[in-house]
Amino acid sequence: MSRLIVVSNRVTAPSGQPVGGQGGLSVALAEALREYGGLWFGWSGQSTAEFTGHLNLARTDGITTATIDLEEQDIHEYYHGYANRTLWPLFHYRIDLTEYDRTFDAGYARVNQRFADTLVPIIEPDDVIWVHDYHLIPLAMELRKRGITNRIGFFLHIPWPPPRLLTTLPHHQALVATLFDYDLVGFQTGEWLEAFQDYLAREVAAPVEDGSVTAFGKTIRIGAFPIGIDTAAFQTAAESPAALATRARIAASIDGRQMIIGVDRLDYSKGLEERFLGYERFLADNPDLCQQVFLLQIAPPTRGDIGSYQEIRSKLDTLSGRINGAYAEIDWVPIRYVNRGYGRHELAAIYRSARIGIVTPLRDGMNLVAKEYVAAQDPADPGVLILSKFAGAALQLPEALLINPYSQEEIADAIKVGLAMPLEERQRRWTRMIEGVVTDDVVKWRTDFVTTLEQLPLRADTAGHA
Ligand code: GDG
Repeated sequence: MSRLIVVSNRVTAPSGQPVGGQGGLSVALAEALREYGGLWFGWSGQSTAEFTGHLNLARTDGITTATIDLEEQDIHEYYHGYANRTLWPLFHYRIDLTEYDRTFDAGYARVNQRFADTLVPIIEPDDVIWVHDYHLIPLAMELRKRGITNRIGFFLHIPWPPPRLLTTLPHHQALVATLFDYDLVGFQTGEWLEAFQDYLAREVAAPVEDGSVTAFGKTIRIGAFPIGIDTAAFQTAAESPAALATRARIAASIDGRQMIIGVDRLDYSKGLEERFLGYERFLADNPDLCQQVFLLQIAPPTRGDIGSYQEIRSKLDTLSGRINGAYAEIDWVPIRYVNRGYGRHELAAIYRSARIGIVTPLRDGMNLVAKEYVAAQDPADPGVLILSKFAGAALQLPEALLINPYSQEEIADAIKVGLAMPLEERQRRWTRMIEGVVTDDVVKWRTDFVTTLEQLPLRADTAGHA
């Protein structure tokens, strides 16, 4: 078997540690590397006065990591700039929050070049290279320019936007063209894949045949590879001693009430404001039910250097304070709002203790929290998942209560339905959902992607880049 080189923006702590603020990617990739061997390459998260290309090599938790430090200007223009002020909001349909700035373009290109310069010397002829996410779209182009002919795959963890939105990005076609230096480009769901095909059909008249598409003089394979979770590990975590202790702690504090759980990075794409407003509507519509429930919202802050993230944080502070001020009683608060992360065992216990899992992103590539909530449930008494139609996960979990997160009424009604749902119906829906979560787990995701990539023919040359 070939060695696998995983490349992502950040190389983050493998399993067992809180990943609040880092997202689901780190856990999924750590598992893949343990199986295939090889190494994980990316930014260390540290800054340096002057970029040297020095590679920090380490072996932690069964994984070899190779990281580089970046200059402050790189971090500003590439990470806080093009990646998270331009591409992230645009790809989540938020052109109102999308910033276009020439210096961001330059920083994004420069960091991708720096990644390529540092990576090339450690690539061996048989290595398979798997690049992750929107931070590194042009990386294959930079590697090909440096003579790398290995198989290179790209997986996009976030949505691909519809053509009418993507064309608002200056130089959009040049960015899309760089994807044609990969051998395989994967998306989370058929919906995002279709949006990519729509773009190609409209802008470059490239039709798709048998999962391959030719444009800009190159042919690539494209496909949908829905990411899953490490389901077995998550189920075990929910039963672990640490989880039992957390469950006992929650049970003592619940006081016979039903808990609704939300767990999200504090990101405007996650629909937290809409969720709070929908919950407030539920409280207003159901005075008799109010004190029988509470919402626990765990939201570890991320990307706090960016204005739009400071704004959503302050909006949620205000909103949770207003709702609690208006509805709380001396012995009950409607929202427990927590801005910190928890360990995975604690998290599994928290999911399991909740009658309702609420996941309301306005747009989400997949959403792993929805799958984790399902995996953590007690088969004898499973809870109800309320899930946004606009998360990739909705295509895989149609038995959830699917809602439009822009509608406060739909959120409020779903909470009411979820609280009243008889055991038999909860079990029926959950049984269908857990089947999918078990079958389409993270092992299947990475195996499907890497196997597809490994089986593609090697590119004849890297013409045009010499
Ligand atoms: C991107 C895409 C796609 C959160 N708080 C804590 C904690 N988390 C963990 C969750 C989950 C992960 O973070 C979040 O993953 P999501 O999938 O929900 O969302 P993103 O971070 O936006 O991830 C997304 C994903 O990539 C994978 O492809 O699904 O669509 O946006 O695993 O559990 N974990 C712990 N404590 C916390 O407090 N331990």
